[in-house]
Amino acid sequence: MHRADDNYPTRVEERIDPIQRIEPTVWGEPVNGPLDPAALNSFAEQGYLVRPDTVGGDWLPALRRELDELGSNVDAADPRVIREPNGSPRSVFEPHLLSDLIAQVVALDTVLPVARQLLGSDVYIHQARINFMPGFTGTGFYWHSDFETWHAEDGMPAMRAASCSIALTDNYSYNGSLMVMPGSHRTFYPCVGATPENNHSTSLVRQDVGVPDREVLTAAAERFGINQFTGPAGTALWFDCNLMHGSGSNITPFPRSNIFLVFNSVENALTEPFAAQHPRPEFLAARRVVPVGTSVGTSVGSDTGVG
Ligand code: 6CS
Ligand code: FE
Repeated sequence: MHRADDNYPTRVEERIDPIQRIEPTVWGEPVNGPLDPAALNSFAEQGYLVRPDTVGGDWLPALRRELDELGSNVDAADPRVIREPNGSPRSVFEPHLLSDLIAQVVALDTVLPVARQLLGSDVYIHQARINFMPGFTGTGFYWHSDFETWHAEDGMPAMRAASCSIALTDNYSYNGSLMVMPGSHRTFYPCVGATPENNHSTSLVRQDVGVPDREVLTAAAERFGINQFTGPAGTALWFDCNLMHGSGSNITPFPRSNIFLVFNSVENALTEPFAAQHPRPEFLAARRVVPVGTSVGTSVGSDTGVG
């Protein structure tokens, strides 16, 4: 049974047809922020946007040190640290609450105003994480739409969220960088299979439910094609919550790490999950709507936090 207010049924018993997106992709106007009409149009059409120099080169050494520290110093029992089967850290959630420096990144002039402009409102952090993909052993993520999970398991009602993935290492075509299906964000692909109890204890390393089947992915890839994100450290990839994306493993010696920030509109607060028994923990899906405060400029060490 699916909720009457559910525009995007998923985790269904049998495959159903793809659903056309209802919401716009871009909610703000050119006057609302730093993105010009061409950039806004491109995001609306493609579902993603690449923004070089989102963090300046002067930030990168300090941010990389911060990541190393978070990866090695966060308490082994802290549920916010997700590990690979071999024990190495894969993701640390809520880094903006663990690190002042990362909190400052959220509020940068190159970050927060973009989120507000894309979503046409004040925004809050739905989920934040740092991802480590070490050389040789880093593993990827299978194809998925983030919105599918956030809707099913977190009760996000509408497609009014966007992710900002800031590269802290150079992203090449060959070190596990993100692949996207441009334009796929306008179609919702319902997924087959109920959400298992406590799904998030495994899905953050390997996602098994909430992924389209191979036939559906083949048709989507034929229709939209696949683009691969590449760019130097400091580049941000902004992408819509419903864009189909995934990544391969990293068998190169070159690590790939990033700061991953999900902004949601304050007008799109979470409800009860649409297709799961229980909501996920706060560190994966914030239920407290705390609008991100004012901008702190672009220099390292400015002391204004996120409010
Ligand atoms: O669970 C999440 O919120 C995110 N992680 C995965 C592996 N899939 C959905 C979403 O991107
Ligand atoms: Fe994702």
